[in-house]
Amino acid sequence: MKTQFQRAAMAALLLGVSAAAVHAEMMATTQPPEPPKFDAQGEPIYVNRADIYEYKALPAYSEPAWVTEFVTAGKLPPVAERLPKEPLVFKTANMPDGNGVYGDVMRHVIGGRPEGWNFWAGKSYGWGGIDIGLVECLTRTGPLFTVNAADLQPMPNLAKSWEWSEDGMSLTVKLIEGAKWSDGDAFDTEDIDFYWNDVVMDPEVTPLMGASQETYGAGTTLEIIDAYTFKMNFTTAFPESVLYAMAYGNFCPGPSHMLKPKHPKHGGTSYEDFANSFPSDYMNFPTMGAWTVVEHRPDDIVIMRRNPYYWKVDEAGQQLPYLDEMHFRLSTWGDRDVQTIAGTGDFSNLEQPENFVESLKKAAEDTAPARLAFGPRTIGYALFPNLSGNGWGEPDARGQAVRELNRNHDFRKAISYALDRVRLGESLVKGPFTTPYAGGVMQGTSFYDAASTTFFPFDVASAKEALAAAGLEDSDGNGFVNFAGGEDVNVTLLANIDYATDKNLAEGVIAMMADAGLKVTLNGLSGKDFDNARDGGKYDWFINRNGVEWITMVQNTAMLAPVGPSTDANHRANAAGELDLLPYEEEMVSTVNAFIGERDPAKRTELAKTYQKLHTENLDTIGLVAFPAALMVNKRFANIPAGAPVFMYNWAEDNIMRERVFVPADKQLGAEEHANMLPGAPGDAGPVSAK
Ligand code: BQZ
Repeated sequence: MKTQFQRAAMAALLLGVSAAAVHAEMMATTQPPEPPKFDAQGEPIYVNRADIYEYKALPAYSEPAWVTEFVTAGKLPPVAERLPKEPLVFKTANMPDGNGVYGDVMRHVIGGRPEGWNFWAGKSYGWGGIDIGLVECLTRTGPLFTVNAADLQPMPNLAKSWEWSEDGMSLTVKLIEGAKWSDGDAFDTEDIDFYWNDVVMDPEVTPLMGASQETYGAGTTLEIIDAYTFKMNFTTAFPESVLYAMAYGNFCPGPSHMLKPKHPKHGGTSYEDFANSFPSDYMNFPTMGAWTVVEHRPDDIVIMRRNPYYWKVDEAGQQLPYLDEMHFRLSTWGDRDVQTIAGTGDFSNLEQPENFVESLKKAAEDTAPARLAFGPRTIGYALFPNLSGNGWGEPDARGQAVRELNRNHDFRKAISYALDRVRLGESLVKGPFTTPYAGGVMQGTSFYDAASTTFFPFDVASAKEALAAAGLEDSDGNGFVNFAGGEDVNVTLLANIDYATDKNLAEGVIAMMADAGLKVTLNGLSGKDFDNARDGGKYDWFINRNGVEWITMVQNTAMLAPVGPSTDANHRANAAGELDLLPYEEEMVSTVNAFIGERDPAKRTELAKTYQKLHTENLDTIGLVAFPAALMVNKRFANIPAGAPVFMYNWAEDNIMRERVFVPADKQLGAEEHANMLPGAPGDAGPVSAK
């Protein structure tokens, strides 16, 4: 027996066809307006990747004097034995302030909270640069903002080099040799093997950023060659974007010596226990990152101490990092801006326009503790309609009926026509910052093409026409459209209320939909609850910042379309693994797969245009606004690269290369909480001293 909603949904679909024959013309589509000119402050100094760092043995190495006391006490091997045969060497000429000195702390303030340390089973560290400082990946993209276009491809990192086979069907990867985890255990292909077979390829395990086989190309396999060499085999030739999929968020191996025994396939009790095996009160969890967590005071602070086995040095042979300690004050994202401007915090991505004007005023004062520099307009917000019609997220009858509407092109047009994006932007901040965003590839980025971008501009009459074309009428005269013969359509809008911007945009969208006659109610969730609801399909619509794929297209490329069961943000497979793609989605999938496998730049550009046309004409997502963000860093820090963007190939926490940032001796705060201490053994209560 069909429920009232199902009957209504079916009627809506049937009516949608006939109603289209009777309504007036909707406003013609245009291209998004030219963004108001906004010059990023500070231009990067463009170099080649090899100018930033290389791998080589140096005649001698050194460490902070207080670390040598651990060696003297027999608690650590000599520094030369803790380093790889050929460490990663940062080049002095590329350091704005040259080789640094040891000591001091960088005091981050963040809005997230660490859930646990099993990043590979989806546990969030709380974002805000915690994970970026602990988890390192095969390749690195953050510093690419400063790399010449002619040399633009991912930088080596834990993967020291790679070589394509003649036919491009396989890639042989060489790991750095002799690097060690922060507890001294060897980093080698045992870690690669576990990550690939027991994380990426295990359908019961979802790493935090969702890496799956499709991330590396459907059908891709991986074989171990020796302790430091492995090979990936592909189904298409030269899928060069896989090198980007080996960077942060995707191919970032975990310590298999810790994780494997907890995995159900290797003696662990269950997948749930595996995910929860290293809770956030577990200290000294081994890292490849420059620091290791030694203390976590819930809702207060996470403290890290330098990793004594870190595998990077400067050209003088000084083992990195220079900064001995990292703080992550567990507060709110808005407080991050406030504390950095006030000088009680050291770093912020000023990404909430509500704080722009006050921050600019404060930063302009001579005594301002932090430097503030706006980068390009790379923050984009969009509205994502849940496009699954076959049960992803287990919707109730109401939710299913809304999903059926989401799958109706006229309904998605109505959403866009109802949006006054100029007013939305001005509700966040007045001035040349915000600009209407059509969705898809962002304006001002290398693959953006205006002629391929279809924009359904603000026009309430057209929004009402489009709702009628979707078979929706206000049959009870209460100002909101109804399902045919049924109740008001009521859409829930999921938003991350950890950010004032997300909440303000959601409230603006709800008000504008009401003006067009569509009832929408806010479902505001915090941090990880938002992420889980979004990634679990538990929503009708959500709004969120865009990912890096909308800026570069060469990163997270698989997330541009539902090329796999869980690659697309707003259309994933149901519990049976089935994807009910709409015809335009099928075309987007083949376009994205062709883009992934295409080496010819001209052909890639054409594929990007095809993608942008499909995405924006069909309103796969409905863009809201785009705006720039500003990097704010306390002035005592040296080696901050010029023009470092808040978000481009990665977040600024990666872009500024914190492992080579330092504080000159005469400017150090003396604010370390565990001075002269190192991480203890995995599971120890906290840091340890040499004595
Ligand atoms: C930057 C970033 C570093 C995640 C997170 C957070 C999560 C999302 C996103 C940003 C925070 C900061 O962003 O807002 O400025 O420091 O951490 O990782 O929004 O909720 O899931 O994608 O990166």
